[in-house]
Amino acid sequence: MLYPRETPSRELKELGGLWSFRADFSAGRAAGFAQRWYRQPLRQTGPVIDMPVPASFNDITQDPNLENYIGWVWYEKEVLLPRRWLQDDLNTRVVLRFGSAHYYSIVWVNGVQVAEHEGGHLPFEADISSVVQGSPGIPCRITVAINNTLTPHTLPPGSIQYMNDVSKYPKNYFVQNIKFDFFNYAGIHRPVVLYTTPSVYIDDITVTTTSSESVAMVQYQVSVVGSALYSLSLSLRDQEGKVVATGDGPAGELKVLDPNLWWPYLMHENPGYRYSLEVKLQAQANGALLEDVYTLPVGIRTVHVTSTQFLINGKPFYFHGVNKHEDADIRGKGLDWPLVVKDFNLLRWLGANSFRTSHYPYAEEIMDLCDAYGIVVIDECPGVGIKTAESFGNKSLQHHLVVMEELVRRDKNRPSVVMWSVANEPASQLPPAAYYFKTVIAHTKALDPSRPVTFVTDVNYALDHGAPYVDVICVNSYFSWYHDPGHLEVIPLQLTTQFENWYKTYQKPIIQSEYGADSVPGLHSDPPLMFSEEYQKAMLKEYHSVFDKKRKEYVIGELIWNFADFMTNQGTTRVLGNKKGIFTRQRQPKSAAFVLRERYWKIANESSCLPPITKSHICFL
Ligand code: BDP
Repeated sequence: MLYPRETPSRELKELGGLWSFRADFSAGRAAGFAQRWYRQPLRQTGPVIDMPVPASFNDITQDPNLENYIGWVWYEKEVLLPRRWLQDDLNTRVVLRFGSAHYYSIVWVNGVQVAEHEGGHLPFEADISSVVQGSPGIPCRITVAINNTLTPHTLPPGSIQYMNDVSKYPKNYFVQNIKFDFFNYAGIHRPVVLYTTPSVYIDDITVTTTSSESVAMVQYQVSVVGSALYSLSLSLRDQEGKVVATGDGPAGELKVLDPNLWWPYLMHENPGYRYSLEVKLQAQANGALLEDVYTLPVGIRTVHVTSTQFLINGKPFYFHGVNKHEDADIRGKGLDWPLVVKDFNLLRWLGANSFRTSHYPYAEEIMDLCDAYGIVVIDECPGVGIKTAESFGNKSLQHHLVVMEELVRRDKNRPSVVMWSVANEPASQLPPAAYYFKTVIAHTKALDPSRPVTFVTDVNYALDHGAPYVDVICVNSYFSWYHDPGHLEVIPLQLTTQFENWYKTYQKPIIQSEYGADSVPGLHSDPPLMFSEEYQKAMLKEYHSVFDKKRKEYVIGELIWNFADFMTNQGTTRVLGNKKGIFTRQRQPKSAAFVLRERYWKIANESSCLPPITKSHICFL
C-alpha cells in the first residue's frame, strides 16, 4: 500500500486536530449501533468531548473509566472537500486513509459504511468517491467506531473475563486480560488523510535491489487499477536530481552504474542514501487523458544471512541497538513529531545502529526516518502474548497471515527493514506452535523472498517448536532479574550456556533480542541492588563481557530492553510502568545510557570500514 504523498496528480488533506468523541458506556457497549450514531452528527446522540487525533484516548481526561475503557468508542469529524475534487466525478478518486486505529474499526461517510478493518498498528483506506461526489459545498461527515477489545484470536491476543460474583463485583463487571507488558492504548493513533488520485491510478509499486561493486539492478513491479489500457514510464534520480536509469512497462529492471548504496548509520559517511523512483502513468478514460505520478524513495542494498553472520551489502553487520515502544505521557501511542525526532537524536547520540519495532509495526513516519538516517529495523508484527493453545488455532493463524500481508505490503520497499519478526515470546514450547510458525514464516517468505524472517523466543532451546523455521535465532533472557534475582554473578555462565546451546542445535546466527533490568531514576545503591541505577549498569557489564566473546563467533547483535521507560497495566511488579529504560519516559538518560553509549561507539569504530568516527563528527551530538 503506497504511503499517501502529494504529487503533480495527487492532492492531500490532513484531518488531524480535534475530533468529536464519545465512549459507549452502555452495559453491552452496543448502544451506538442500536441507535445508529453514524446516521447523524455525533453531538445529537448525546454528550461528546473534544479528542485530539492522532492520540490514544486513555490519558486525555481525568476519568479513570475512560483510561481503562474497553469497548466501542466513537469519533467524528466534519470536513469540507475542495470543490475541484468533486466536480469531474468520473475522473477523480477520493480516498480516506487511516495510518492506524486500535483495534477494530468501522468507518462511515455521511452515514454510509465505507470501511471495516481488523487490527491496530497498520493502515487501511477506502475509496469514498461515490459517497462524496455530487455534493460540493456540503460538509462530509466522517464517523468512526473503534473497539479495543482483544480476544484469543486478535493480534495481540487477550480475553475478556466476566466477574459474576455479585458479592465482589458490580453488575456486568468485566476486565480485559492481556499477556503482554505494555498498556493497551487505543484510539486513532496515526494520521488520517484524504487524498486524491485519477480514476486510473498507480495502486502499488514493489522494488527489490541487487548489487555488485560497480553495478546495481533495481527490479520493479507496478500495479495499475482502473484500466487495462495504459502506459507507464519510470525514471530513477539520484540525490542531485540526475536521472540515472529509465524504464517502462509494469515490470522490469533498471541498471545503475557506480551506485550509491544504502548503508546503515555509522557504517558509512553518507548513510541512508536513497534514490527517487518517479513512476508516471498515462491512460485514456472517459474521453480524457489521465496522468498519475508517484515518487518512491529507493535504497539500494542487499541482505544475506550465513551460519555466523548478517551481511548488509556483503559486509558483516552487528546490531548494536535497542527495543522501543510507541509510548509517551498523555498521548500514549499517538504519533508525536517532537518525540519521534528526539528519539532519533537520542539513538544517534547513543551510537545505536538498529532497533526492533517491539511489539508491533511502528508509524510509517518513523520508518521513513529509519530509511533516511540509516537506522536498521527488525520489523515486528503485533504477534505478542500468544500464550494459549487457542491462539495457535486456525482462526488466529488466518488472521496472523493477513497481518503479515498488510505489514509486508506497507514496508516491503523500505531499505531500513532487513528482517521480519512474526512474533515476540509466544508459547513456542506448545506442540501446535510448530505448524503455526512453519506456516506464518513460509507465508512471509513467499510474500517477500528478499528478507530473512524470525520470531523472538524466550523458550528453552530444546523445547522450542518454532526455531527450526527462522533464519536468525532471536533470544530474550533476563538472567539476574526474573531468574536468580539479585545474582549478577550467574550471568556469564548462564548467558554463555544459552548461546552455546542455541548455536550447537541450529548453527544459525544469534541476536540477544532483549536483556535488561528495571531501574528507578535517582535510586542509588553500592554494592548494586535491584532497581538501582548501579544494578542496571552492573547487569549491562556482565552481559557485555559475554557478548564480546561470542560476537567473534556467531552472535550478531544485542538489543537492550528498553530504550525508554513505558506504561504498562498496573501490577505488583510495575511502578507506574516498566522501568527498564536506559532513558526515562521523558527521555532523560539514566546512568546505563552512558555505559551503552561508550560501548556502541567503540563497537562502531571497531567494525566500521571508515576512518574512526568520533562523536564530534556528527554535528548534532
Ligand atoms: C519480555 C517481554 C517484554 C517485557 C519484558 C519485561 O518481551 O515485552 O516488557 O520482558 O518484563 O519478556 O520487562
